Amino acid sequence: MITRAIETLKNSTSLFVLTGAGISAASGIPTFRGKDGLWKKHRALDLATPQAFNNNPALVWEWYHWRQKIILRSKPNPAHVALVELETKVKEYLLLTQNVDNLHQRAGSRHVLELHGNIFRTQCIQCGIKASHADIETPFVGIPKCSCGGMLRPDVVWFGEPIPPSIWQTTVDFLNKADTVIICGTSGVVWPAAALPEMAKSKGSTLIEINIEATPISQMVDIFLGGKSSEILPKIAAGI
Ligand code: BJW
Ligand code: ZN
Repeated sequence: MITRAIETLKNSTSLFVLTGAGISAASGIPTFRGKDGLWKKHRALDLATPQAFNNNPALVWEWYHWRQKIILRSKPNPAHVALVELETKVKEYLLLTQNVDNLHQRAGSRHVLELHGNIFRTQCIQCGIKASHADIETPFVGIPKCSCGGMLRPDVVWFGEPIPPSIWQTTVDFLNKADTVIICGTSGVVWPAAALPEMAKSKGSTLIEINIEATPISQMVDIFLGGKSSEILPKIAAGI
């Protein structure tokens, strides 16, 4: 199967990659679902919705601050690095990540779009201004405030919130021409990301999925590679 994936990628001129939390698992960042996933300990509705933030912004911030600290202490793993290499080997490339952890950018990927925002950016709920915060490794001191006095929120996309339209449009435009799609480390249950494999399939792309277990996407892919992305992606990158 891996040989087939390598052959497909050798002939690809337009590669779209969709990543999810599983690609960062080898960096020590917890995934959402599954046995040790974040949603085992916390209810998504209490932490990852605009209503949760309205009801208890301090709780939501504490959770994000805890995750920021884990991410800051982590580093890109061989899967992130392999994608950097893949990008140099195809003519056209777009990486869409559902992750908010910055690890693709830290690894050196160039064409990266963030579907669900970035955990190191904030947005003011009053004036809307966005800002990056790369150095949050301080004890949690409470809800951060904007210079306008408004509360800052993490600049991430919560359940019930729309995806930034320009990111979605660029994604759809690229998918229309992608000959190959890699779907890596996502459970494929969160929309609208979950719709992308089907969209690509209907346009005739070859779909390659990398995951430690089968997902709802697996039934429609052309090549399923079962295993850790930190082991499989480097083999692929070395082979093409
Ligand atoms: C490995 C591995 C290794 C492990 N190697 N693999 C009913 C039906 C359909 C849709 C809806 C519905 N009700 C509501 C909706 C819409 C909703 C949705 O999809 N809900 C479903 C859960 C039911 N979606 C939304 O609300 C989205 N917005 C939207 O639809 O806008 C349109 C709209 C808005 C308003 C009105 C009307 C329309 C927004 C979704 C935002 C998701 N946000 C989060 C939090 C982001 C910020 C943060 O990080 O805190 O995004 S939730 C969480 O899930 C996070 C992730 O990006 C996202 C996806 O998770 P992911 O990446 O797939 O991770 P896991 O943990 O699920 O899976 C990991 C995978 O890796 C597993 O498969 C493992 O096997 C694998 N793995 N180790 C390879 N080493
Ligand atoms: Zn403000």
